[in-house]
Amino acid sequence: MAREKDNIYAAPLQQMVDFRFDERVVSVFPDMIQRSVPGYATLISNIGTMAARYVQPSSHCYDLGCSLGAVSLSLRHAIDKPDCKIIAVDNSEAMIAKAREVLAEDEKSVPVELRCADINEVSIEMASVVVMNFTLQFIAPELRQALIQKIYDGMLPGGVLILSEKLAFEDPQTNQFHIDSHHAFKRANGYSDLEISQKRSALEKVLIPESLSQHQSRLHQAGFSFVEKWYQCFNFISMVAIK
Ligand code: GEK
Repeated sequence: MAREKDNIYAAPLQQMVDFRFDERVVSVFPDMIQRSVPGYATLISNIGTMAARYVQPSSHCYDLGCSLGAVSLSLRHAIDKPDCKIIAVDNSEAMIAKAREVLAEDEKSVPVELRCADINEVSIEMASVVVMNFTLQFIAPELRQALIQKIYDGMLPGGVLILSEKLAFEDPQTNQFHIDSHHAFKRANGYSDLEISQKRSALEKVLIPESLSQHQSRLHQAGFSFVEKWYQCFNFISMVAIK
């Protein structure tokens, strides 16, 4: 896929509007996520590698908040069990339309069902793998426990939930260290201070990060027997939770 450069926040904006996953974002999304999430490519490939260890025959794999389907593609190339289906969900029509094009260019035969829907309203059934790669952070905090519970209830014993999130840290100095490190990462990737600060304002009410202990206790409360952080770069982490 040719990468169009993200310069959405490059010029000063008269009025700040909340961030939305619209057509403009879709057209630059691969560039945006690559230059904004430290280790994005490492996460995507290792999600496939990990999923391959937990996927069960005749089960479903979910990619919740699939955007352009990067996780679905990684799963599709890693899954080697018969009769599996990937269900990829996003509530942005623009994302789903583009994901459909991206997946059509891939020759692997594991079926991927794309659904334009709110993940709070999608049923989870016979799941051996569920991935939320930077999606839960966009869900209203009061809905998060019910969503995690629904996922747990729809999973097969031995199934894995892979949950990647931007974190907030309880200790202010630690929090500031990670925010500053992330901003330095973005600067090193060509974003200006203006772009970084305008994007931060646009995301303020939309992306609500929580602490690692909040995530861990929610996962344990839902019933997951094993919860482990397997990846961290600055304030970006990924966890596994096994039923
Ligand atoms: C990747 N996982 O490339 N229901 C469905 N989708 C939602 C909802 C919702 N309620 N809220 C937000 N989304 C991807 C990256 S991006 C992360 C995920 C980021 C969708 C939203 O439309 C967007 O496509 C995705 O969640 C979050 O690995 O951009 O920081």
